[in-house]
Amino acid sequence: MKIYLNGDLVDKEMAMVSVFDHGLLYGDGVFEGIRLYDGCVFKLDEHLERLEYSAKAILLELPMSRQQFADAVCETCRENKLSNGYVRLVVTRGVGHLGLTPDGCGPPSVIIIADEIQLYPEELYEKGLKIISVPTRRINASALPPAVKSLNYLNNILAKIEAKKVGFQEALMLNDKGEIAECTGDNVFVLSKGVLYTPPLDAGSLRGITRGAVMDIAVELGIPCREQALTRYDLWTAEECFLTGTAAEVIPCVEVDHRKVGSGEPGQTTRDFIAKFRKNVREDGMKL
Ligand code: PXG
Repeated sequence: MKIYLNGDLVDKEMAMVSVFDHGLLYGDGVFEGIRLYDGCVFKLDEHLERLEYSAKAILLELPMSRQQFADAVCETCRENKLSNGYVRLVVTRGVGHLGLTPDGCGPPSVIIIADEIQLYPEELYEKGLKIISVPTRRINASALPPAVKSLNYLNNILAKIEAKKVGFQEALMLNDKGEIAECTGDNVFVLSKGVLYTPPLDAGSLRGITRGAVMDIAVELGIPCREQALTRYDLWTAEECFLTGTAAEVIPCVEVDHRKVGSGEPGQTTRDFIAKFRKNVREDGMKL
């Protein structure tokens, strides 16, 4: 496997960064997770735009243009003869000294890994996922905007550990006000009385690319979709619920905090979204 590292494609075994890289020392950097379907990179431009916003928010000057990033992503996929998979694009603050200040750091390290992806088993798309809300709250926007896809994922990792410790695969994260923010690596949607709802970005959710794709599908399917603050009660009493993310795609959620969602089986609307999403990803990606 070849890894893109600072302009070169190097063997996996040789793809190494310094122990003084601030991405490692402090989680100081940004990243994107991108999917490749049948030789097409899904929503590449949207991912690169989000990368630019994340970098801008942490005052990290990206060393490459959007076109250069796009070319590098495609080149890495082609070099690895990948037509379906997952691309991890990472930009760190670069090599510096011990100490928090980014002064003297750089240039930023650019890493692109294109690999196969470990998906949730298909069975979960048929039967649905059970999730549980956890004590760890989504980080407050005044501490670190949750919209920044930074390398610092401890907040989400702690939530994931809490869910796993009590036997669940995914955690529902709330914000400081007790509203639904998102899951650890996925956005949340519910269907109630024919209307689709998802938490607004200021509730602590990432502007998920899959979230955006699902909102577009809602328009196509003629289902009204609203961004609205949601509580756990809204999930407990919803007719349907599903999660969205680059890795998980659209996955039904059939139980929240031990309460069955609707009948406890994936609903028809959720199935419609899954089918449409799976169709779209193979039709509107950027050809390698
Ligand atoms: N919320 C958070 C906090 C995320 O990190 C999403 C929502 C979904 O966004 P997209 O753009 O993918 O639709 C993400 C993105 C994993 C993993 O291993 C997932 C993400 C990031 C890192 C790892 O599942 N998801």
